[in-house]
Amino acid sequence: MMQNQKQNLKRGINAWEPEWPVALLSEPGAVSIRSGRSLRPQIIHTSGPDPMSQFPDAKFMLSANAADQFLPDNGTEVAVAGKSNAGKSSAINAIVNRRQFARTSKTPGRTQLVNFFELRDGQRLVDLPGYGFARVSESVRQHWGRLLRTYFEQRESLSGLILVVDVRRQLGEFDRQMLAFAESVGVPIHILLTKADKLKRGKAATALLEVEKELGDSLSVQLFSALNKQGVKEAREVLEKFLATDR
Ligand SMILES: Nc1nc2c(ncn2[C@@H]2O[C@H](COP(=O)(O)OP(=O)(O)OP(=O)(O)O)[C@@H](O)[C@H]2O)c(=O)[nH]1
Ligand SMILES: [Mg+2]
Repeated sequence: MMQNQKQNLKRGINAWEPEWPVALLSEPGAVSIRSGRSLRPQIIHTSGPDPMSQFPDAKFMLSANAADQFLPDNGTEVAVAGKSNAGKSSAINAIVNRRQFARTSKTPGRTQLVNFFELRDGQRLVDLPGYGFARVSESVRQHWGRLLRTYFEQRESLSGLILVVDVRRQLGEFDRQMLAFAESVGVPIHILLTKADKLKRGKAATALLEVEKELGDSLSVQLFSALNKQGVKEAREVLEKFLATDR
């Protein structure tokens, strides 16, 4: 076991998430996915077309449990990642302006599959499985880890990463790994510090400053709330910018 993995274990961090950039560079064979059970893509029912939305024809396409179920890799695609229960699905719903478009839940680990949404022809949004969720089996954890790694490594249409972080928490170890990983494959990153409604304005502003200071100019950060819609306009602008950029 590598030293940093040992340290991660000591700190109580789930072991399934390897140091992705390193793992990717050093294990070319590790990306082939063999899912233990073969699951069919899951169909989730979402609300119908909404003419008031910036994405009136947005629709859920499919949930993939294996790389061979991913939608064709053309056009542009923006991925939404973050710790389990951080608020990814809620953020997607707020940005797309559709209730329960991406399914949300009070139970962490709700989104256990790679969920593809078509926003417009050739423009997609992807709700990635949340990481850092403790109450799943080791084999499921490892499967998610490999699935995410495969997604990041192979997805040529990936044009941006939106990382969702609870504003009340620091960036976690795996958030950092995700950032490093996206950077290493040249994907631009935008961070949503979400649930900003849970903090007083001053505290939220301080949290924003701290993350900005830590991360510097290479990526953008904003406060966000799916509840009171703070920052939704800004997030939409970034999403549109990413979607318009072919990597
Ligand atoms: N107050 C507040 N609660 C939020 C906000 N965004 C999400 N939540 C709540 O946080 C919980 C998790 O939200 P989800 O959007 O399902 O989180 P997720 O990251 O998609 O979770 P997984 O798919 O399980 O990884 C739910 O109870 C949401 O109602 C927000 O901006 N403000
Ligand atoms: Mg979710």
